[in-house]
Amino acid sequence: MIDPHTPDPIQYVGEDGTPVLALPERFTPALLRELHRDMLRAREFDRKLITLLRQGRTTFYAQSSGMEATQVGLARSLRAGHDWVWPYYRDHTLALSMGVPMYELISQCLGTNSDPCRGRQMPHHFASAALKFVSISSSIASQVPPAAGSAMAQKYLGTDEITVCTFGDGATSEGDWHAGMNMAGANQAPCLFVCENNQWAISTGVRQQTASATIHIKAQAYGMPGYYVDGNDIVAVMEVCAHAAERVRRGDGPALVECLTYRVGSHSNADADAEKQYRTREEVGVWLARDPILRLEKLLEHLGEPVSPEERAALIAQTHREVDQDVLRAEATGQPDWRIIFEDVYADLPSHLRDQAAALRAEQEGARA
Ligand SMILES: Cc1ncc(C[n+]2csc(CCOP(=O)(O)OP(=O)(O)O)c2C)c(N)n1
Ligand SMILES: [Mg+2]
Repeated sequence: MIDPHTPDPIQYVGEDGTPVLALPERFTPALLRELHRDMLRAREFDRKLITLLRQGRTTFYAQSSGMEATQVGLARSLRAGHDWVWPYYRDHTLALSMGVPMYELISQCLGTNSDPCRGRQMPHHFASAALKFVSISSSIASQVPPAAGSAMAQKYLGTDEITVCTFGDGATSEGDWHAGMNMAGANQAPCLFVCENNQWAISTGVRQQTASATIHIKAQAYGMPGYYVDGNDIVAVMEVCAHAAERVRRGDGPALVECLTYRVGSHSNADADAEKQYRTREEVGVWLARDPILRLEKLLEHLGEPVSPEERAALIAQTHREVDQDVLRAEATGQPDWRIIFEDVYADLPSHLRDQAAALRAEQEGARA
């Protein structure tokens, strides 16, 4: 039985890798190893993308290092390609674990012709039509009201799909968040809301921006249960998210899950974290010691199924090779032609856009002359 509003985050695996609750049967060593592979792959993806950023090959990136258990665990709790996902900008690990090809994510970050959006979105703001992973919006919490609307549509149409909507702790202070939560609650819409509480909204700590003792407590105001889970314990995340998703799917209305985790890296490349302006190295150190990948490795060790240093190194090398190959392949497709910004929206271009296209063409021809 998984209860909402527990005083402490629900945990299955303690920080030392020892189970504190009996491990559900489905967590076989084979599954735990798969989860480990997904988490390590995501961690290394972060490292490689930061290098690409420093090389000037992309211009924006928001890492998810430290939050892998939350995102991989959530990905494993929804039906990829069936349920609709309204994500936020830090969710590339969620996307990768759901099966969005790394090549697509890299192409989007580089804005090449192989990018499904063809460079028309900000880097690191990907989407996947095939996986019903909706295009990311930078505006904090702006995905929440449309996610509630998407869930309402699912209810009216009587489909067995649900909607999953993710956001950070900071997003729960935005008006849009409350509007969306209210609408989902009032309409008993099948929406699973998941807060990736990494305890910071850029340089604003969670205590500075809300007087609520926790995030999950906010669910009560909207008539839905709020579950509180250790977001660095992948077993707990999967158990709680699967339970909450099942409840939503059954028609019991929306639910909120708060995953307590931590962003160990900087907010994005536009962040002063490196200059230690808003949080201490000691605080980061405490959470580095609570690393979700390390915890899973300790669990596997406890189960007598350790990941050997060679296996770990091979997984890392394989991800680096995969990123390198995808970058070269994406860059070889070239940059989209400027004309494409006028395509794919209107069957007949309105006159003001025809004027803009003509002006841009003249400018391009002038630049070439
Ligand atoms: C409406 C709006 N206000 C401000 C910003 C600037 N901004 C970008 S990210 C961010 C912090 C969001 O924090 P949180 O929701 O906790 O997500 P996290 O980045 O920590 O994962 C802010 C304030 C924005 N993008 N949109
Ligand atoms: Mg945050």
